[in-house]
Amino acid sequence: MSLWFTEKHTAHTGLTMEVRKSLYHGKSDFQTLEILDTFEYGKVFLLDGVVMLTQRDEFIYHEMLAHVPLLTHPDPRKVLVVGGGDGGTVREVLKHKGVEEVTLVEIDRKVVEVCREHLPEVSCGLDDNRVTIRFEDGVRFVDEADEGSFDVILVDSTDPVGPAVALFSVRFFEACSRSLGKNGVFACQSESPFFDLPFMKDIHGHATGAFARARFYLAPVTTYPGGCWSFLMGTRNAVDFPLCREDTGIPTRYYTQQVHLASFALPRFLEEALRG
Ligand code: AG3
Repeated sequence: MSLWFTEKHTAHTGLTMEVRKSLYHGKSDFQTLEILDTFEYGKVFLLDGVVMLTQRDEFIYHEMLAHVPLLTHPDPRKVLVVGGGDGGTVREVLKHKGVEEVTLVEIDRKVVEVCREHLPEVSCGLDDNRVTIRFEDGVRFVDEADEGSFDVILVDSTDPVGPAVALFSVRFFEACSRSLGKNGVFACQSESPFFDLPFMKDIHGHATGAFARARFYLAPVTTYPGGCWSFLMGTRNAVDFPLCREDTGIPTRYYTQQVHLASFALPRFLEEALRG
């Protein structure tokens, strides 16, 4: 008997993979957590049945969410990661030798516990002594943060349903902008250009209102809806990016300087939607 997992991307389409074994299934106060072992993608981490990461392609998403903003900022030392309790984004941030402090604000303690146990190669950075983990609401944390307290803020959230909606609001973007220092850079994951274009238009408007500059960049994430994924970057000051500081000391598998610069090139349908 074969067992298949499907994440429905719309009522009529989805992503499906054959499962070797279910390794974990549990509930927290916030969501259902699952770890599956699959034939093609290795271990897959799901929240409420939605793919958060797979062992095979998580490097692309995490490298692009971390290195593009960190190499846009001239000298990032203090980094805030909102969400991302699996640790993948933190692992990439820690590759930057100049980073002194990483604060991870994750609402669900169970995400960290389960990923520590089942995905050590993703969560490994969480034990680094530069990292402080706080289990609380990211919106409240940023609201209460001192002005100018971070160089880079990265939002590694779930899809904009339920509580995650607040992480894409003008109010939250404004609070992030205020918490950023001079030269501060913000980036969040921002869904699928193919399936979530209206959402992307909305949040582009929010970011344009809150940051001096805001632009999307793209990367392929084979297990997310549509396969092509977007990220939204905003800056505290009016700097024109793509900007890419050279740093050869960072080991990556997807990110390169050329990939960084090219990721800001948007397909015509997306450019037109944002203009229109
Ligand atoms: N961040 C989740 C991105 C959204 C994926 N959406 C989907 N599969 N429908 C993931 C956390 C990885 N650190």
